[in-house]
Amino acid sequence: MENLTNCDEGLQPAVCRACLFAKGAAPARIAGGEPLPAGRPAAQTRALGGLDAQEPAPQQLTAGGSEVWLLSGSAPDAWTDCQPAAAISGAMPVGGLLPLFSSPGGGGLGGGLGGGLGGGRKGSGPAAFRLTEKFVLLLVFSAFITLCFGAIFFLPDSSKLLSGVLFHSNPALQPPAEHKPGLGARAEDAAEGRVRHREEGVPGDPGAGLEDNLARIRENHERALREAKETLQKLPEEIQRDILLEKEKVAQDQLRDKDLFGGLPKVDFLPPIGVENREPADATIREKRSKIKEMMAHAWNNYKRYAWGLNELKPISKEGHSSSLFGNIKGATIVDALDTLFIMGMKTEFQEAKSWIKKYLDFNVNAEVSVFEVNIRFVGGLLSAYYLSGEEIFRKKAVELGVKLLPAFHSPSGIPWALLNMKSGIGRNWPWASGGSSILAEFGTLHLEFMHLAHLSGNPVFAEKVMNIRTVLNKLDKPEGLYPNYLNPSSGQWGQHHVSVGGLGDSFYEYLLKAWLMSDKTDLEAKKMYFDAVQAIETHLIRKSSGGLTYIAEWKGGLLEHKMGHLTCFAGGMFALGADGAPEARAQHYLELGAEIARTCHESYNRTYVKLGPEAFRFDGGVEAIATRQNEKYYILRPEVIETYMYMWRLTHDPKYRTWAWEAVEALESHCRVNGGYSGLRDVYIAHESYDDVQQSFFLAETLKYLYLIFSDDDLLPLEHWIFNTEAHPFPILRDQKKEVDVQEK
Ligand code: DMJ
Repeated sequence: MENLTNCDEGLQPAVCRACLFAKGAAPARIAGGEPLPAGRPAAQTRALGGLDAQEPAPQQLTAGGSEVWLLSGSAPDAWTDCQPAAAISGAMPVGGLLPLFSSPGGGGLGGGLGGGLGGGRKGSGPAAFRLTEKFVLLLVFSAFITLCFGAIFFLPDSSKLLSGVLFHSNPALQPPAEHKPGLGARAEDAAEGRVRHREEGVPGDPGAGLEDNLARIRENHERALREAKETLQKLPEEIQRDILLEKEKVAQDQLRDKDLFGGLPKVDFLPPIGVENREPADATIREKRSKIKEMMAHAWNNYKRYAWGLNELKPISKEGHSSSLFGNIKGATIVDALDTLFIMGMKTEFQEAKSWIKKYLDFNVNAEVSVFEVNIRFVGGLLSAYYLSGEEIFRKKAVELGVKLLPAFHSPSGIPWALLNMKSGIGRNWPWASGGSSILAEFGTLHLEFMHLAHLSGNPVFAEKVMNIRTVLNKLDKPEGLYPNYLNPSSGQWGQHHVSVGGLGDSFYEYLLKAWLMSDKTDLEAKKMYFDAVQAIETHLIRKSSGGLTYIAEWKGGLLEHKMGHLTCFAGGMFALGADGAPEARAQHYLELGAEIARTCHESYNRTYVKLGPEAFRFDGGVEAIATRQNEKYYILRPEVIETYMYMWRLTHDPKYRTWAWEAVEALESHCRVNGGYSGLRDVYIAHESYDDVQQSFFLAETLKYLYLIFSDDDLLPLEHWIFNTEAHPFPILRDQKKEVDVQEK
């Protein structure tokens, strides 16, 4: 037994099992669980890896060794360590495989054969058989051996046995790690691992694992070949898109699986510039500004009282209002209002909002949302709140939501879908949009937010997504240099040739200009796209009425519709803001163009009964700046006209803009303020109330914020440092680190 000592002590269980197997221990299994003959000398029983094995005393067996040795040859060194001398010298313990023949107790068939062939048999000797008997026995024995080999090689299950014998101790061929729940694995994973293991084979059955491994390797190779072939057939743009998708998937997986808070890279939070909020020196202005703060408090407190946690307030019904734009994400007013509360110094309210966001803001909803609306209000609101306050919760939530929006880009062209199911990640477009197209103003109004998401998450996938939109746009021919409102995300081609600087087109142009400004004027491609687009707009869309009002018409396949939307009124501020980047000779022109649009929009307000403007106004049929259709006469607390006043005030300091802004404040107080907050109006041309009973979240985010800024000093959120997204959420200019330090020091 001393030769087995190494086997007992020094070898790995697997190797040891091979030793036992080769030396005759395994028969317990091979013989179908038959107990081994009792009373054998020097035999011992032990349990190993669930396999009870008997070790016979070493014997000098000489027959059939080579084949069997081959079978057990996976660990020759180990075997050598525990071989009896006779076995090492070339003898193979055939009896190891066939206990019947190796029973040392004598009397049996094995004893006879072993003795006969090897000459060392105890008990009845070879002489006990006659020649014919020996011959018959030899025949039977050969038939038996043939049968065994046949079984090993050809029966389906025996291949496991074979591989078990052949490869058992090769660690490289052990089942892959993913099937073995390791330390720290989650309980569910461990359970899953066990289940899978059970399905795939007997635990500890290495043959099954090996087969699986080989099958997997084969499968992987075949897949790799298939993919390589497919890739070779693809266009470069398709390959590019696939790479983006793959990167995004990886990013998503990483971000989803990690604790996002801990998972986000460290970002040095730079104290925001221009949030000191000094009181204006002029007492009248101070008073006006505090009136606007009071309006904000009225809107907020009523929302809090009647609709807390819901998206918006119904100020007449005094209950919550839910728009399908947000699916069942909640708290639109809270997130949209955050930065306005902050800059107005409404600290308690800001803290209330923050606590709600921490506890309840949840994006894991099974509902379809508008990607554009969720981006500009929720992502935008959270980003601004982070940049103003430095509170990590806002960064975390913004990135979390950004990740949830990424599947919207899963379209053949990479142009995002308008609507996205937040749970399934399935996108689609508005059913009314020209032939399944995406909308220019929607997919073109992601850039600022996504650039900041890339910055704050350290993940370039966000930037790549929006830069790809630009790549697609730049490859397309533009009719007369204009951008149609519709683009099909599947074909990557324009839909109907309708062009608008108002609804469906508006903030696409705004974001080109602001992308350039927000990049610290380094994004020259955006600048060029903006100025080229504005030039085409001036040539084809901008007109002057006979009464001298400049307006921006809509273009439908070459024909002009002489209508301007309330939404289009933001363009006055945009033209003025862009003057800075125009060639010197044109700068004044753009400032004047901004002023003209501001005047026209002011006229649209002034020509109503309530002194707030309609949704759209026309310059045909003998009217100017007046809505002629009933369904265009409403006002829903929109900000665009006041937004343009704000830019014009900041850029020109012409007092008329403060005057016009104050007119709007008075009109809001007279016609939209109700006990329960502020309501939109169904008709701005009539004297009696026509409330629509909705306090839009953008009233707090934009309308009141722009009003407040008009009556603040310019050093509150200075335009050299902040870019307002299209929902009036301020984002800092993204400067390189060194420049940022210089700016901060100044
Ligand atoms: C806001 O949500 C944004 O300003 C958007 O760009 C257009 N519409 C509303 C306000 O009118």
